[in-house]
Amino acid sequence: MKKFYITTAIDYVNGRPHIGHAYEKIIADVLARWHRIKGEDVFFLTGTDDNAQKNAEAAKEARKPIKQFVNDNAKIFQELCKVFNISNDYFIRTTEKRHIKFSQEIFSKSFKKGDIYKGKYEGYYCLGCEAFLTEKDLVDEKCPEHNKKPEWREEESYFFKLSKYKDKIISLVSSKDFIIPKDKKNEILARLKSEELKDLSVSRKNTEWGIITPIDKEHSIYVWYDALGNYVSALDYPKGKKFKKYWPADVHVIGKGINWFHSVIWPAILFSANITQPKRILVHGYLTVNGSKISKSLGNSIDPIELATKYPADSIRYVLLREVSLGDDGDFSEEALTSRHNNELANDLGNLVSRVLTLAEKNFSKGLKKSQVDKKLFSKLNIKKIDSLMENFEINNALSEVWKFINECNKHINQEKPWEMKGKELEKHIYSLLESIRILSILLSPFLPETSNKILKQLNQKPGNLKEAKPGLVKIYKVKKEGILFNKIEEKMLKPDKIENNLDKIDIKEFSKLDLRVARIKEVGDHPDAKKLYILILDLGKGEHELQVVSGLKENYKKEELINKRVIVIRNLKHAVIRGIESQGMLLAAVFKDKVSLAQPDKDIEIGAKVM
Ligand code: ME8
Repeated sequence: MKKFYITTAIDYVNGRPHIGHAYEKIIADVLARWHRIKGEDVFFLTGTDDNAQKNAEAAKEARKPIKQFVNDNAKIFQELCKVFNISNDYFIRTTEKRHIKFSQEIFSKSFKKGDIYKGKYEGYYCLGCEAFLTEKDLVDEKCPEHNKKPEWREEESYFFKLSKYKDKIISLVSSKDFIIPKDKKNEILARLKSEELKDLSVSRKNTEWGIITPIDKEHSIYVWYDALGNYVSALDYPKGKKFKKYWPADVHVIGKGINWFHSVIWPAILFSANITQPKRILVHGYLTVNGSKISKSLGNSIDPIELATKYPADSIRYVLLREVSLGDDGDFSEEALTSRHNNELANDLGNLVSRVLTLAEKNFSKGLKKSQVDKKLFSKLNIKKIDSLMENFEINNALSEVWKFINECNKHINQEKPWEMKGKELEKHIYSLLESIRILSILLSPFLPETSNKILKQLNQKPGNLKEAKPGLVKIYKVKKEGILFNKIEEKMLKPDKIENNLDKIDIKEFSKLDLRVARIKEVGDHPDAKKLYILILDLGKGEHELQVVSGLKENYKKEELINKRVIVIRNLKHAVIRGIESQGMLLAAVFKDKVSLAQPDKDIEIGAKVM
């Protein structure tokens, strides 16, 4: 039997999962389920990256013992899998004994071989990436992935001879389909060819968390060196049955930010340990939420577990898989989810199943025996094409091909009007339509597992495999309709702020009456009669009168913090007298509870510039 070993990245447990984590697991799950219905022997692995320093830092911030914090969060990632019906065969945690043993063994192996040596490291370390960065990696002195300044570190460290394997890595990466999609392959190749491949620091000194190196008790193994090994340790390398059966991995599913680790560092570790290379690195893009970047480190994320209390897990799976083309970045929004749920799931699929079951129940309450198959109906069903799209990881296109058939079935019902038929003709049409929704339940089972089961239950059929996705197999249908597959999502369920936004809108004409200007705070004085107020003198640029503004900033800003700050002022506000002092404008600021933060333009804009 053909085997298929698929993995996801293992997630840091420094916080709760975000929608990007759910997305990656859903992609891998769909592929695992697809290969299962093809009759392959699938092993699907996911898990958590427990030993990272950033987990330990987060535990400290949360004032919890590290072990407890990591255990608690790992449980939430396991719950994420349950909530989204992720069919992983195992959930690995890198704090498992066998994994620790494995990490130490391959570290030893590479050390004995001379691939690991002691040295000293100096460089910028980004805790978000858990990696040293070079100056070239930084944008405005910050890590572009985490938008934070990395810290400078100097420490004694063990190094892994990454440079030794450069040629082998280039040849592996150049081989066809090792990295998919192509642009992600080209990025890695370009970097390999243009940069010097420096040896990798693979130990950290005196850390309280992590796996101790087998050669020096003062050092723990660098988290990436340990984490990547999960793909092999979970199979009980070297003697385990699973290792013999499933390795090499058929697909490592990962996000674009960690491609280098999987396509360069992981192969080098494997070359050094004499372990066969994985067959494929499948790189997906990043999700944004309502257009903005998400990540735990940036503190901007959607909690997928919470989301699944509001919407069916299948609908979330569907929108993520259908909306985004694998490899590209994509956006998640509740609006897109609602629209696809209502139109494609409730209308196209839900109505089809409901109409067919109603017709079958009404006309054949005692059962419907196998009848002639309507060839015209199935002429638009192209399973070979769907399979080849899935083999090419074009999940969204495969789904749209399945939908072509759903739409064809709906069109067929409208055109043929089976409710006007009788006798053999009616039998033929209803039998064919029941077969079509049975086939759909097979084709959809990887994408919408709960929905597929609901359809099967009403059809009174067992789950099928891809070979059974052809018409004319069922001998007798005794169906029982049970409720509807998808309740429509009402606008009400959308976030209240979205609805409020619709209520009180102003038009652009009204807005443009405001004369907003960039101003420089020239002087700051105390208000003689009010403890919380400052009197500010604002410079509005050459040829403009200065403005005097009374402002309640005293509790939030010291005088010296305000002097020379560029701010935005409303210049054409009616003048007011506040506690005896004239105020000629107002400053724009963000306000949250007691916190006030002045809106500030970039430093290079001219004073007096209009704000539009
Ligand atoms: O990188 N959209 O863990 P992690 C889609 N522990 N995917 C995203 C994403 C987004 N906005 N943000 C992150 C790690 N990901 C390491 C992996 S593997 C041996 C060690 C993806 O919790 C990310 O690219 O930061 C990665 O594939 C996965 O989520 C886990 O990210």
